[in-house]
Amino acid sequence: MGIIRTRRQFLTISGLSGLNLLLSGCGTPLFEDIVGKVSEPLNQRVESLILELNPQKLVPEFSLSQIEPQALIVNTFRNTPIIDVEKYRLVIDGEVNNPLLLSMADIQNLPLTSMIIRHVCVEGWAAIVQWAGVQMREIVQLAQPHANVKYAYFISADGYYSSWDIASTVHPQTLLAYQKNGEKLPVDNGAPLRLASPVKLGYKQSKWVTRISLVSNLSRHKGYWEDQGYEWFAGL
Ligand SMILES: Nc1nc2c(c(=O)[nH]1)N[C@H]1C(S)=C(S)[C@@H](COP(=O)(O)O)O[C@H]1N2
Ligand SMILES: [Mo]
Repeated sequence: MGIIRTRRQFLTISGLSGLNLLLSGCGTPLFEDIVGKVSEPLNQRVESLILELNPQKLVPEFSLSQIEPQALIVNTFRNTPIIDVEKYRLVIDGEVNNPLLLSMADIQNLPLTSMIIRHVCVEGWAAIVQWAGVQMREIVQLAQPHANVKYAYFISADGYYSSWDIASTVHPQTLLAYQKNGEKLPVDNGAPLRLASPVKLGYKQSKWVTRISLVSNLSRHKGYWEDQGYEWFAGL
């Protein structure tokens, strides 16, 4: 996995200026407020996963020459949603101290991580793809989940939804991707933002993600395919 630290820290002034917190409608927080929140101790279980106190196994990656640009088949249960990237905001909420509302500019100010992995669809095809974007763990860390958080819900603009266990969510190779094979992520593949991870099957890799809810319990609805009998964990 190649971690390209475009900007070492999220809390650069440019990253901060576009950052809006949803917290109690109190307007733009002061720099100190955010720094204070980010440096608070995290939920210990999630923290130990993120800090690799219990190191999570890295899935071996492929080389640039192994990328299969034609093999990734667009697989969309409905229509491709129309998203205005300027107005687009990613909501991170649920049982967290620090709900977030992030623009694509905010997200692109976070460290860029790139990986070459195999995407596996249960319908019988697979593709080696390079994805680049922000690690989900960065987002989880910023949101400051409560100690009892065990799951993440991913809600998409096309009505799709899925839920993940928190360990897979903060796995170092679970990305919110906005690039595919070195280029801007195509709309059909989930632009502006989609999940990409070598630890889960294709139907867990939500495209057009607009909302991530960190929660302690799953509801009756676990995912679009999961609710129709597909396995929930869907690990690779
Ligand atoms: N929002 C949304 N995400 C989705 C889907 C979908 O229909 N809607 N299909 C899933 C399935 S089954 C697969 S295999 C992959 C396909 O990703 P691709 O279309 O970029 O190849 O997206 C997953 N994520
Ligand atoms: Mo799939």
